[in-house]
Amino acid sequence: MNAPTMQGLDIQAPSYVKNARLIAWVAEMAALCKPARIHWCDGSQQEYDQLCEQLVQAGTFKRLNPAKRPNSYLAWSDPSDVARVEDRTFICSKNKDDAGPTNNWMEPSEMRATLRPLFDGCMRGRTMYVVPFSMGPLGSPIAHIGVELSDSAYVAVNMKIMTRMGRAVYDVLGTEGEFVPCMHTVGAPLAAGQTDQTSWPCNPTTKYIVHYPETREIWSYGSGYGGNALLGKKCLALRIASTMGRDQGWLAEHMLILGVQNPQGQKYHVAAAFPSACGKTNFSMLVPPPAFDGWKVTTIGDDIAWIKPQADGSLRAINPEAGYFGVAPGTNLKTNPNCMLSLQRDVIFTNVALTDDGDVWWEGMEADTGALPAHLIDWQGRDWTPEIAKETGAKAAHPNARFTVAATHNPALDPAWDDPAGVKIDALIFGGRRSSTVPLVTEARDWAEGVYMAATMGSETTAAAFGQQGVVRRDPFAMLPFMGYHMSDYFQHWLDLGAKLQAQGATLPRIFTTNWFRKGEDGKFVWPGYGENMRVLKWMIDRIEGQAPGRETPFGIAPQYAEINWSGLDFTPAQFDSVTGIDRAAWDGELQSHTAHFDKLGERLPETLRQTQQRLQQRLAEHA
Ligand code: SAT
Ligand code: MN
Repeated sequence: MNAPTMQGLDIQAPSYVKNARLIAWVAEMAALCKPARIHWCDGSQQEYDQLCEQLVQAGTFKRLNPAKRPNSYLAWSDPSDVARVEDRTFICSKNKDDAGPTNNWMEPSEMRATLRPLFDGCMRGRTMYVVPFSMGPLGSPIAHIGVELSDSAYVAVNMKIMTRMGRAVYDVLGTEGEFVPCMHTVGAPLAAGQTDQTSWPCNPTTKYIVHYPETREIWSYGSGYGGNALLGKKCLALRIASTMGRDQGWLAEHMLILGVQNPQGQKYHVAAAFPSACGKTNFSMLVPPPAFDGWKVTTIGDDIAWIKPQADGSLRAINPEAGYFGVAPGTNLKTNPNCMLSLQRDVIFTNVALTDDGDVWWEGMEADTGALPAHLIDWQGRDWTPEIAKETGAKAAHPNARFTVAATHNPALDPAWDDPAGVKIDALIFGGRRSSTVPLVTEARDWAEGVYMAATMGSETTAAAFGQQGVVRRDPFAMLPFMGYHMSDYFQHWLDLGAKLQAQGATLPRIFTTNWFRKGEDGKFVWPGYGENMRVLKWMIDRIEGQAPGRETPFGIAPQYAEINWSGLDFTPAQFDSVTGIDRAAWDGELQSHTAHFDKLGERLPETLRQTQQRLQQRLAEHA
């Protein structure tokens, strides 16, 4: 029998692919995109090595010095394609109201009509990779399967690290299984006979990151970078999954998950939401200071949590990912030793600098070596020296430079990280990046107050997204760029879930707010952060165990100075006051800006949040 072909293109699926809907969809998309060939990824090491070699040949990857960084590669993106593009990200629900005021929206059929001509022939001269992946342990009842069709080999190899990718997914999918179709193209078709003349193909002018929440589809055009292109991550595991969670009664959150065990062997699990590039990876791999002998912190996940209520009223969480796509700059043996140990081999680096001996470098690594390197090639391929940097301010690595590495390389990996049943969550943390106003840590007095704190979270913007950096924007639940539906409905979903579990008699996780980033009058961070955050984490555990009474503040329960273990850290009561103090005038302004934020979220805003705000205003007025 002849293999099925379409205008000379072999569209025959491998014999182990038995899902008729998948086979038909691949054929339909091949007819639209018109690739030169189709590669069905099997997820094997051999395939990974071959694709990496091909990327080396194409100039997209540089193979790093195997003596320094075995089996590792460096990619430099197009300078215009270095971060998520939020203004090009769309939630195309049928009704505009269902996307809400925080999302870009276009009517689905209008968007389809916009994208069709862009995708028509978009893979000309290129290979279409069929990338099957599972978000969550393979076959787990809480996992979901996606299939990404992409013309980027960079995407295929990154997906191999970031997800459970490969042949076994087809077995789980079987003949009838459901999957989320994820279309991706770099948007740079080749003319006849042309081979790539660029090592990082992308479309410099046209980008679309599109989600159809009702039909659970993703279409991404024009970018090869991170969250724009690795569609299992923010697109599926947050935007699409948040709508699945709303419909099915669970939560898809921009949260790390960690385990923390005390010297007596008692273990707790914490999920924590921080905006992109605010230290989730660092916190999830935290090494307790020497004074915390016998304490252990282990990583379940560093970026995304799927949290599902159980029959017994508990909340259990899994990390849907299988790797880390973390920010490199700032990472060193002091800020995150477990991360540095994770990055010794089998890593894909993107937009860091290249050393003269074929290794990688980024800002922050000088803390480990005590000196800046004399010469580097920066992320744009230009010479870099400390003198040039001083003169021009040029960064060797892009501030949003990333590493991609398998979770299994993390020495602090939790033994249950891969458990299909997930881990039971005891505490939730919401943290922003605020140089003033918001205290180091407070605990919400009840679920609604916790939801309020999360809903009004603000953060100064970072390099993880395009746009001006360092301005405060409200980033509810650290989900602003990742919400698949109306933000107000999402707040209601959280309130409803808490109320439902409480009605069942369940003990809900404690909710804490943190801010590691308050600055003193000298403009420097007051709180040392990183491993020292263990001191705050222990206070949270003490709260759970009923061992720290804390003190009432207008915004929840805060630690008393004496309740924090200060052993091995010189941190005075005056410094403590400067990171925990509540400035009446600043908070008047803060609460006013909450009102503006709520007004923007419109009529669907839960009444409970307005009531909570009034209570907080009253408490603040009574506060001496
Ligand atoms: O580019 S990603 O969205 O994957 C990383 C991030 O912004 O958190
Ligand atoms: Mn993230």
